[in-house]
Amino acid sequence: MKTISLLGSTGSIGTQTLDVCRKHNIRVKALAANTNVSLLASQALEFGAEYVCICNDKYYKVLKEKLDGKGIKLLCGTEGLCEIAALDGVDQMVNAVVGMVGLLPTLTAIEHKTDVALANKETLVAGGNIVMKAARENGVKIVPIDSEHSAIFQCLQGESHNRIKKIILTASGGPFHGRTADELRNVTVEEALRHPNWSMGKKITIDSATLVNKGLEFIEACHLFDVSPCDIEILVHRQSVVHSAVEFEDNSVIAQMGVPDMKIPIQYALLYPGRTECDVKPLSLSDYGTLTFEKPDYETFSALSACINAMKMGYAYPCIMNAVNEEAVMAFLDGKISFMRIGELINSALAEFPAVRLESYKAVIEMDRQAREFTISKF
Ligand code: MN3
Repeated sequence: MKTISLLGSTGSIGTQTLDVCRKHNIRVKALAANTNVSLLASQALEFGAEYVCICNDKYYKVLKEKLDGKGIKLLCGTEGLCEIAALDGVDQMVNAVVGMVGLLPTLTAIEHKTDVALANKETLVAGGNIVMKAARENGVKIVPIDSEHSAIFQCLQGESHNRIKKIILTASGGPFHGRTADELRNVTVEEALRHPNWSMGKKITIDSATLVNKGLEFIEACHLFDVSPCDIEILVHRQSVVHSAVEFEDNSVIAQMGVPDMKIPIQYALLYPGRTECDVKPLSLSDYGTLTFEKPDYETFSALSACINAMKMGYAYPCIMNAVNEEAVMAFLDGKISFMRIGELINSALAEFPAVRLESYKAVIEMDRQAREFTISKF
């Protein structure tokens, strides 16, 4: 029986991960969440978790009241996440937390030679170089959960001796596909939160509207599959059926398809390399009839261009971009800045910060802090 630990258990990826565990009898040794203490406590009891961590220590008391006397070790904060990441007897840690807080637990799990199923974007966007180096040195497998990276990963099975010529990274285009920059100037938070194909948390939904989400995925793909930014083409594919594709030297293109449901990539990451039945609708291509593909509008969605530029510039620029975006998205959700300002802020940070190499976790965190400070000073 497989044993996992799960960070971010109450979010959209976390709850669907537990659905997969329920269906396929996967043992859950440890659970962690940020604030949803009621759901976390009930998950802990249902799955018989031995360790439970609440990230936000404000809720530790409530957690204690709910789980006291149940023989569960209770933890809190980033230290708690890292204690879970360092546990023995765990085959795979699922990292589905949102934000930079996910980086250190990933590194900790890798150092303890525990495989990682990765949904936390910041791990690779901000810490890609140090994380991939540590994974290579420790012989740790990182299996992606995000649908696009899972698709690419699936297309590459049995292809390790063949060079990737190009990765085709598909994008839904978000709720503002086809709009001009002028039309986007006054969009509201509510409009930006309406995503056509996927239901997700707020941060990632705004990132999908600005197409920054695709920019983050672009950076992650460079690290995960060891390709240069020039070898990835982004295509807007409104139906979200082709989850991404790989072109090889012979110009053969292999794509992975399925209905847009995160259950498939989550289950693939947990049961890899096995495939067995999954609680999703089968794909009926004739129901769709037509699948469309087009180049993104890089001028209107300047935040996407900024992400790609950050990766091409190298050094700490992807980390800076990520921090600025996170602060800008929060400010947009709070009504402090306009939608188009998100891309402008990222671009101005890329122009102002000097080129610095990030070779340690500490350096990543320090650069992240500086970029956030820079962003807040511009509001
Ligand atoms: Mn995705």
